[in-house]
Amino acid sequence: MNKICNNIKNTRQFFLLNSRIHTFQNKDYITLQNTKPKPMKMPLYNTALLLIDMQHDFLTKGGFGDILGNDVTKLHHIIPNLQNLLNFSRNNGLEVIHTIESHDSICNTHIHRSKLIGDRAPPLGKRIGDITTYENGTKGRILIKDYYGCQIIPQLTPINNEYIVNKTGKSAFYKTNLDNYLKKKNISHLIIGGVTTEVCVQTTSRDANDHGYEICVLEDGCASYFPEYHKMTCNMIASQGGIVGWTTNTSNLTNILSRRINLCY
Ligand code: C5J
Repeated sequence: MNKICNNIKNTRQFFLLNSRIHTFQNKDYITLQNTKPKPMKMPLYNTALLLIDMQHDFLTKGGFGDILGNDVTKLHHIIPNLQNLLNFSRNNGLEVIHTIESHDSICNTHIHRSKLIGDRAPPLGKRIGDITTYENGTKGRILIKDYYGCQIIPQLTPINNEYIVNKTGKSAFYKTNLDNYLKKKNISHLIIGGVTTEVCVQTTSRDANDHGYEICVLEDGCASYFPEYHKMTCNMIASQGGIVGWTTNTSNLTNILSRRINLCY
């Protein structure tokens, strides 16, 4: 173990809270035991935490999700879980990536015009680009880039060098630079959290799998306005021997990762 820790060739440096430097070696694996459908091997050096659309428009009263008639509080239980995992990832040097659904101000980027103006469009006043007032009194335009609704909630605000993917589709890979970025960083495994489980989390997870990534979806780090959809999505991902990937809980990850890191003290 010491040999691994001392070998800094091909390693990413991990600065722990106590300022001691920890290094994971390229291809340094842990095996997560409490993942479904079976234990998952995870190369720490090549793993990123991907947080999907934790922005006001889906989580805050007055935002898109709320004005469409959904109860946004049904998503809030995942916030402390993701905060823990995010802090843990930051403290240990895991790559962190955030996505935001956002469209340009004339909504030219939106791929499904029918959702804006066609048969599937919500009533006027509730459409992408319409003006809304959020619970703290801030006015903004729904899902339009740089407005309040496209800001990540303060508990999970990106810091420093964390990569932010602005996406117009439900998949974080659709018309974005995410795949290139992950390849450049040698990331092969993704831990995925965010909202909503059956829409952007599921679409991104399936697309990640099709792009060749191994994925682990966080059962207590994703949520839906429809809890039954959340459960079914997690079940589907891990079904048939992990047809799309694995699922687990945030505490399983932080527990096993901290044990693994402590081995290298
Ligand atoms: C939705 C998302 N639900 N982030 N977006 O439209 O899941």
